[in-house]
Amino acid sequence: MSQAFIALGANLGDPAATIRAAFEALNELPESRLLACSELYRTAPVGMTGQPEFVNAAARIETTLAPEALLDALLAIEHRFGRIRAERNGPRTLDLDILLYDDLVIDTPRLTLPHPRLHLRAFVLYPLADLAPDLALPGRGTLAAWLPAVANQGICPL
Ligand code: A4P
Ligand code: MG
Repeated sequence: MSQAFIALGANLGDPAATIRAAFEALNELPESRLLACSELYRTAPVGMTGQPEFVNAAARIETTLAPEALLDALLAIEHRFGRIRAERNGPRTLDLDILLYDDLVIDTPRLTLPHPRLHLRAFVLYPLADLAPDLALPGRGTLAAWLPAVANQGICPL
């Protein structure tokens, strides 16, 4: 069994309801088990302003799916929730990213692990800290060490 952390984000439709339904969908992934869900957070958009605020969260799963198979399964869930890819960083009904997969470090055209921007974003680090406050980020020290640097990004519990 491997363990993975998944980031959930939404800012179209009813984002909080979507995130809660997405936790259910993660619980039904093949060859996997949902271990824990973070709190939900209301977050200011990063990267592209002038779009609705996001709801973000994270989940911890165990799985025997290989990383690429897990990515395919997550993309299928996004699709089921009506995700349309328009512009990068743009509004979305549901975004599911793999943050970490065990201690794996990979960089392929389809998949980069750990997620390349996870340590820079409050909307990822706060939910992750709910799940694993002592987490080590492969090649980047501890989660706790990155938290102070993102404390000024707009984020509050839902
Ligand atoms: N991909 C590579 N590595 C991964 C990974 N670890 N997990 C590839 C998931 N996917 C990965 O993703 C594009 C491609 O990335 C996938 O097809 C996969 O092969 P996408 O979801 O279509 O595109 P995106 O999310 O618009 O772009 P990107 O670069 O993933 O954006 P980010 O960095 O994820 O940021 N602000 C707030 N407050 N909350 C948010 O959730 N999200 C973003 C997106 C921007 N601002 C935000 C939020
Ligand atoms: Mg994504």
